[in-house]
Amino acid sequence: MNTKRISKFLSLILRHKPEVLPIELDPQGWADLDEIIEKMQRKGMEVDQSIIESVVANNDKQRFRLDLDNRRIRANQGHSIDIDLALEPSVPPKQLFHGTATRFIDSIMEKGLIRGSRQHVHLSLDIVTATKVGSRHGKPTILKVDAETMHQKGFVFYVSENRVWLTEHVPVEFLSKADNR
Ligand code: HQG
Repeated sequence: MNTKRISKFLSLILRHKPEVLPIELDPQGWADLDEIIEKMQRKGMEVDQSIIESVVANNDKQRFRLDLDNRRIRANQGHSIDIDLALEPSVPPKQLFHGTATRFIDSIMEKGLIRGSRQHVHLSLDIVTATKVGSRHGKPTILKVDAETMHQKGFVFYVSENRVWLTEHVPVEFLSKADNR
């Protein structure tokens, strides 16, 4: 099983559908790694502790995290199931970016950025990253988020272990178009 497929399967069970394995997540999203490995093997997937450790360590977006003794694993962000990552509110940089598909812009300029099925709206630190995120959905458009003003007005921001900025909702007044580069 190649590492991309393992990563996609881990995203599925740790962020969206633990019931497909099935595996139990604790309230902070942690799952027992031995149990995951055993159940994946039973489904015929070729994984073991060292393969999972290398998927976690080498993952392009650092999507997963192992706990200190490598017994448990969780996704750093991106959940659609109700997980409390227990992140502390953080002061955001002046600006953040959100890459989206151009066809969503009219709706976004009406309702602001909404979290949809995920637990948070996901924001990127830079335009290059936001462009990659937006391109997943089609022709990308990059929006600039006035995070500084939002923060001053009491909106709460979090930053995940893998440096994705998270917030509940971005109203239209804090959005403007950024140059796509
Ligand atoms: C859009 C990936 C219409 C939003 C990435 C996005 C990220 C609206 C789509 C993470 C809207 C939801 C999340 C509105 C927002 N009207 N469309 N009012 N408000 N949208 O995949 O941010 O590879 O749930 O712009 O790197 O694209 O999975 O969110 O286009 O960090 O690790 O609704 O997923 O990480 O799409 O991506 P998504 P996202 P991974």
